Amino acid sequence: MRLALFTGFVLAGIASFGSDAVAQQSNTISAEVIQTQPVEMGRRSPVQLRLTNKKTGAPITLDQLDVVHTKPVHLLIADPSLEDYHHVHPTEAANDGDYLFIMKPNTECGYRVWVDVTPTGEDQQYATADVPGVKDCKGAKINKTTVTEWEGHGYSYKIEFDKPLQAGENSMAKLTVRSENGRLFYGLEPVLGAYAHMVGFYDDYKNIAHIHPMGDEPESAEDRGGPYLEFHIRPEQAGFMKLYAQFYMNGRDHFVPFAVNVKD
Ligand SMILES: [Cu+2]
Repeated sequence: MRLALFTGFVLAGIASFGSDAVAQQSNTISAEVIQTQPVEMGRRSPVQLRLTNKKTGAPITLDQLDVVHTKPVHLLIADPSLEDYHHVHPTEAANDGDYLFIMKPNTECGYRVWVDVTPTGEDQQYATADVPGVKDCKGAKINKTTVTEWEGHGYSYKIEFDKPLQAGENSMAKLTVRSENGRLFYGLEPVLGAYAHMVGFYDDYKNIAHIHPMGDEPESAEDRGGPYLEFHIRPEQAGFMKLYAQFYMNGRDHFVPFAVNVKD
């Protein structure tokens, strides 16, 4: 039954082509980290973020932002080597336009935050800000080995493309999830209004692509997805891309670090 659903949602996906494809538009929002205290490896470190209108400097409050995938503000966070990815959601601080979040870094490095927001009436956009660490680490070497299969925490994952990723071209990615014994896994739990999320970080440490699965989304917390998931990807530029997939099962997030190359 799940397999039948899967073929159904490939078609549904093509109909909605482009809605989740990310164009690097001109941003209207600026982000700034307003603290000097570095985040600390292995510790839950608080970070304060300020969002302002780029032109007027006015604070950006939650009522100016659309809720997308259950949240008005998504923070996609990576260190310069792209090995440590975090996906968190901030809360509003007392001061208008100020936000707070907690991150627990796995490195001593500074981090970059891509603030993923959709101002009402505008396109989705990403504002960036840097979080200070004990070390800066900018320019750190990025391991550019391709990774299309990965195993961890009792699950294995595979990503396949209908054709090689190419800048400016549409591709479909298919993910397969298996459990410990190699059996196809049907138990993906909803996370942020989907069964999986993917985000691609380019090796320029600037541009990212945030990609969502095509097809049926969970309607209740009891719904389950997998073992196959389809994504629409239209990379805006060529180069190496670290492609993190995020799943939720057994009460915790699972992050899978795929890595691919996008052709010119
Ligand atoms: Cu998010």
